[in-house]
Amino acid sequence: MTDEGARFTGAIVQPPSDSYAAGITTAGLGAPDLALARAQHAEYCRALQRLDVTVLSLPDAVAYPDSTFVEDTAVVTQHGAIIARPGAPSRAGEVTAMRMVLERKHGSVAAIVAPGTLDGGDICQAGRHFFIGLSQRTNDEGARQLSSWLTQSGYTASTINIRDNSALLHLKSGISWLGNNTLVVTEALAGHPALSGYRQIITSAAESYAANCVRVNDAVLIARGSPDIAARVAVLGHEVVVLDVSEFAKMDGGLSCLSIRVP
Ligand code: CIR
Repeated sequence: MTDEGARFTGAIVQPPSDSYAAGITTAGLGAPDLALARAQHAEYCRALQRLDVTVLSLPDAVAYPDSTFVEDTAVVTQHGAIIARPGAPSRAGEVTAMRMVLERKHGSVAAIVAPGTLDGGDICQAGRHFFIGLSQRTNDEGARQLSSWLTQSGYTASTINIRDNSALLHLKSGISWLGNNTLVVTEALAGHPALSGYRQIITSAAESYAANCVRVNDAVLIARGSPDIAARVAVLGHEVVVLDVSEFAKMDGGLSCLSIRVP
């Protein structure tokens, strides 16, 4: 098992725009405070920079309230990039800005095409293997296209169906890979047969939001308010970086959604 998918030199982000509060949400946590969201986003960027990651910030996009959740617009691996096709119609146009950035870096990039839909938040890289969530956003055809693209680069891929799990918007709302054969998972996903070969750090119900954490180089970013998960990750020898993303939780987002990490 390699640490591929855990080491990054760059990250692409996009700050919340003036329209941020008009994005899609089911959280029921109230309206986000835009100034605080911007401050939390800036702190997130600073944390990545402290971990030797060069942060490229796209201009904010008022036409796309959910565009700060850039992770959903593409999948980037050591072998290239593929543009996603977000399953929420209001988010479809977000890919244009991401395509321009990725084409500058990679030349031509692949893309998920109709009738496929796929959100990057459903894609969890675990070394040379990718778990692809089948969700309300990612359909079977989107998963099939991504799987075929990954296979051409020598990766393996398998699907995990989360459509019956109303607590999970995306697969990575409930699972994160820490490297060294280790996953953080929610209780609901812990028993999934696809995950049986992995060491699992299982979140309690109170800390299920922390299942969306992000390994970045020698550190793991963890959402504030999950001391048990933070302690269990620290025991593995990782630096733990606790970040407050309360204003992103209000819009159904989390730590991973806020960036596309680039190897
Ligand atoms: C949405 O519903 O699309 C946004 N409000 C939240 C997207 C979160 N993205 C992610 O988990 N990768």
